[in-house]
Amino acid sequence: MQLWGGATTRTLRAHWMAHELALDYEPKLVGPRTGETQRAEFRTLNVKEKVPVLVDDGFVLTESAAIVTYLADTYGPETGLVPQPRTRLRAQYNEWLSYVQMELDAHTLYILRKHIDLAHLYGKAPAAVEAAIEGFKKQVAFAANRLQDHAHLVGDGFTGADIMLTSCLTWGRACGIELPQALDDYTRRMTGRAAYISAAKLNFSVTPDGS
Ligand SMILES: N[C@@H](CCC(=O)N[C@@H](CS)C(=O)NCC(=O)O)C(=O)O
Repeated sequence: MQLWGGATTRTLRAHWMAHELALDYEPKLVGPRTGETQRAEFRTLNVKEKVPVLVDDGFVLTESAAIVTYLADTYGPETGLVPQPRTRLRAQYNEWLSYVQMELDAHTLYILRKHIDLAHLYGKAPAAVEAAIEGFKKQVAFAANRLQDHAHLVGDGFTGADIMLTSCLTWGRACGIELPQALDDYTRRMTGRAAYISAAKLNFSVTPDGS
């Protein structure tokens, strides 16, 4: 099994789940702006030219949330790292995944990324940046509500949904956004997990542009 991609929050999600499951795999730590994702070998795996990408015995899967879920479904169905399919807990897990990807990642944090760090590629857009910061603060209250009186997002234990949320909370903090206390405490607990620490060490051993 190969897991392509390193250096970013989204690639960390996939490595983190692989480490939770103690999988034996080959990390291909290409960064997003190293030119590696434009190479022919990579484009045959993912024409979107984006990481992460999982290759499991010829089966190719893109999208961080899909990889996190597939790994746990396939290699840890009894671990509780994803709720069993066709259950209400699984429906709630899906709800959290969609929320994190859309409300915290695509609509808000990625806007900051594009128009601050990557402004040389996407242009400056101060009004969009301001709205994205406000949008993140508003949307993250949904997670803060849940974590006020629960240790995890879904049911009683740690799942892939916690991987997805934690990745956006650390990303938000790196953008200088202050989090409510419940989310700060939660982030501290999640990033203290052994699998997070080992996955982050691996993932961030490279930089996005290969420097
Ligand atoms: N929705 C995708 C987003 C993947 C994505 O945008 N990856 C970035 C790195 S975080 C990338 O590969 N960017 C390269 C590029 O845009 O050229 C996921 O969650 O996996």
